[in-house]
Amino acid sequence: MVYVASTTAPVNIATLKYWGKRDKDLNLPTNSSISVTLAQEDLRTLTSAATDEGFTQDKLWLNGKEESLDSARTQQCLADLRGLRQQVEAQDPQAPKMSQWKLHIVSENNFPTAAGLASSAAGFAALVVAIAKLYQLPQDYSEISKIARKGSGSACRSLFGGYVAWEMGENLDGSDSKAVEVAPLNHWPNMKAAILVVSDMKKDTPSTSGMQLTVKTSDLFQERIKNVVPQRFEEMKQAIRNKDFPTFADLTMKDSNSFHATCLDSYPPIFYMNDTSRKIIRLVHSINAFYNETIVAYTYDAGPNAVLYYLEENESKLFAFIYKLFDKVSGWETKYTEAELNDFL
Ligand code: 2P0
Repeated sequence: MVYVASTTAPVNIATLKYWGKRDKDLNLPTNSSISVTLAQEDLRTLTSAATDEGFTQDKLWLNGKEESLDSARTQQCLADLRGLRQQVEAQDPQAPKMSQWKLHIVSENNFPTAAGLASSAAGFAALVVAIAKLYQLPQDYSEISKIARKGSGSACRSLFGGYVAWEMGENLDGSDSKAVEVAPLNHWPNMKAAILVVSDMKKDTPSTSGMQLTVKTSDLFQERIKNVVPQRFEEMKQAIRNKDFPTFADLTMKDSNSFHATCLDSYPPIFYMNDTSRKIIRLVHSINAFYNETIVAYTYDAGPNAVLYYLEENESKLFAFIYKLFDKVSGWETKYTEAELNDFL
């Protein structure tokens, strides 16, 4: 008999960035982080896991293509999940001995890989949750997030929808480094994200090696993790709970800038943003100045693409500028004059 379980996991975009590991093998971070999960209909990974006594090999198909499961990180996730399944089997002698059987995993993203979005977070989260469901593990999602974390640090945050914190923890074994929900998606339903794809090229420096270099060489990074992020972590959680957009937006933009500053301060320096990214940053500050109110925030991960956060009621105010700048969207009308928009560009 083939047993099957499926799940989806959303893409998450950090508003308080994870950058730096205190333990590379366990993916333990040097600071806590916060993310906003994008709505599942928009960007998500759908994964099914199947197991059967007769399967002869662990196998994975990603977007229709067979891929290897050999990486140490994936193997660690599978070993941890099988370990927890053994506990279930030890307690219930009737439970099928799935921990001994091979797995077949099928995974599919509903967004183009070329969009340059971190897909590993949603991918590992969906993989781990699908198998946890298949194995009927009793642990809650925070507990399971520790396994996803070993696959890819940011993956632990994709186990929850909405607003999520990854608490860095203190223990050397990672037992307290896990994701927790700050607020569900429907807590702040008018929050929206727009992704401006600046480039769909593969990024220059992979995150894992980039953060290792930053930890080793940047002085600014020490300041960031000791004196900047801990306070910002508390302030951002509070801003989310209070639905205080201007504070949330300011903290998000400052943290993106702080993260990219530590990249620049690495030696040799790492550049993730390009001229277009910087143009968008200037545009966002101009838009907020134009309205005399913070209505939009930018954030950039380890690449040049911008994610903008804004409230739904401000969508047309924001896109008046975006469409003007990129000048490619027909049928768009705005109440602002050409001269008014130009003044701020
Ligand atoms: C984040 N990023 O918080 C930060 C901001 C990129 C910039 O998490 O080595 O792919 O697998 O733990 O999770 C990218 O790092 O790195 C990342 P690993 P991961 O979203």
